[in-house]
Amino acid sequence: MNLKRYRVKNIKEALAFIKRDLGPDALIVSTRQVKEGKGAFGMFGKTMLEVTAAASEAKKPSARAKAADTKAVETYRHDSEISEATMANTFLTPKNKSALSISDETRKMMMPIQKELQGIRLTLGDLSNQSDGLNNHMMGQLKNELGEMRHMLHILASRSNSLSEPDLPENLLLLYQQMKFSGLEEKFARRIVLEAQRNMTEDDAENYAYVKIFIARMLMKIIKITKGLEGLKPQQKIVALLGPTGVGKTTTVAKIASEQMTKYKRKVALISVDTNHSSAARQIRSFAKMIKAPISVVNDKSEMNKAISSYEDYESIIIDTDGCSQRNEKQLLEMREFFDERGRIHNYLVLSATSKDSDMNEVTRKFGSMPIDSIIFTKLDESAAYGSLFNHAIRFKKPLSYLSVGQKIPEDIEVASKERLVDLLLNISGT
Ligand SMILES: Nc1nc2c(ncn2[C@@H]2O[C@H](COP(=O)(O)OP(=O)(O)O)[C@@H](O)[C@H]2O)c(=O)[nH]1
Ligand SMILES: [Mg+2]
Repeated sequence: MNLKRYRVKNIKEALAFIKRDLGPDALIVSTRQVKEGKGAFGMFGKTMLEVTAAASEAKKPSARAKAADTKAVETYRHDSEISEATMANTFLTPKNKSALSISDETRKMMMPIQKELQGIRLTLGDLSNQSDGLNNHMMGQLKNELGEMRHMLHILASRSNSLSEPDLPENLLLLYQQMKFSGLEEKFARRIVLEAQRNMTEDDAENYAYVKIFIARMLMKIIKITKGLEGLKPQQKIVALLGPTGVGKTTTVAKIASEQMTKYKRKVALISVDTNHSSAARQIRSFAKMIKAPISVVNDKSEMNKAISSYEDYESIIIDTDGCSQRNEKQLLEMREFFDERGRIHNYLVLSATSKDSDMNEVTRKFGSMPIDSIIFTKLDESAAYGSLFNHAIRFKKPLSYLSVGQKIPEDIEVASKERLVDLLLNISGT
């Protein structure tokens, strides 16, 4: 990743330099106001904006950038050397044009592909009237090509979208960039800043702190949380942790169980659902021994029900499950048999923050065949893509219950809070 820092008068100026040096896909990582110039502690100096931007690949470096190549982050000071033409170029979106529309350039690039697609469709139509083996084979091939082309068109259209910035006052544009940099999907980031703009005056939009708090409040309204086990109403709290293998279910069960015992002084029992007769139960067994909690390893639903009944006196029952691939329908059906009823057992879906958004979406869709009460995100310590958490929460409207932030048992867990989640996305405490 290539990082550059600029001291400029305003964000428009910074954007022009960033685009010139790092290309149009570069993103703003941070901004802060700095005092420059004379006076004790710089008190009477000029206030400048310091903007740090990043690009995954450096644009062909300018002579100036080459000279400064030895440092990872170089501060550039600019007062007026940038040309009007470059400034104008920074804002690709004309004021009266929808920011989401596809650019003419992309449209031109897409035309030959669309023609090819039409040709393939016609050939497919002809072929479907004949039915020998060779034609079936060709049909298959053409269908694949059709799929690939559709994919290419999709990529082109989304690239064109990502090149166009919404036409916004600079503070909102800055926060839009920051949310995108943190992995919030472009369409969500766009919706949020446009909505914010509609609900604030032009004067308010000039005040960066005001705009940031405004957006933070909006995000807090969007995201839903439960207070973990403490948010559950029944006296006896029964939760099951579901999800793919390796996301951190067993580790999280151990952390929650410890917290229930030590912090809330509750009697805790553990259950391990082990349909694969795997050795996975060994891990949770040894943990149960350590904390002196009873554990039952069960293979079917009636065994699980018996175990739950036997733990009548326990205030918290935490159920660990063996990994279940979202692509294995048989395993999913088996899990469903255990956890398809709503109410008695609260199902927590465990997702790793290090997974790709598309994989997380697939997991949540597939596990959605069971009633999912809330989501636990693990491995936040290994990811900076906090936007994924929001993307997911917005898309599936599921509350978050816990955040796991490391491997250590019991300390590396937090009950999800709105403030913490928004801080992760906007880095409020760091500014
Ligand atoms: N870095 C990090 N590692 C974690 C976290 N939670 C779990 N792990 C690790 O992920 C691996 C798989 O965890 P495990 O609980 O066995 O996953 P399961 O298959 O879903 O039960 C282990 O090495 C854990 O130590 C976390 O929040 N951060
Ligand atoms: Mg496990």
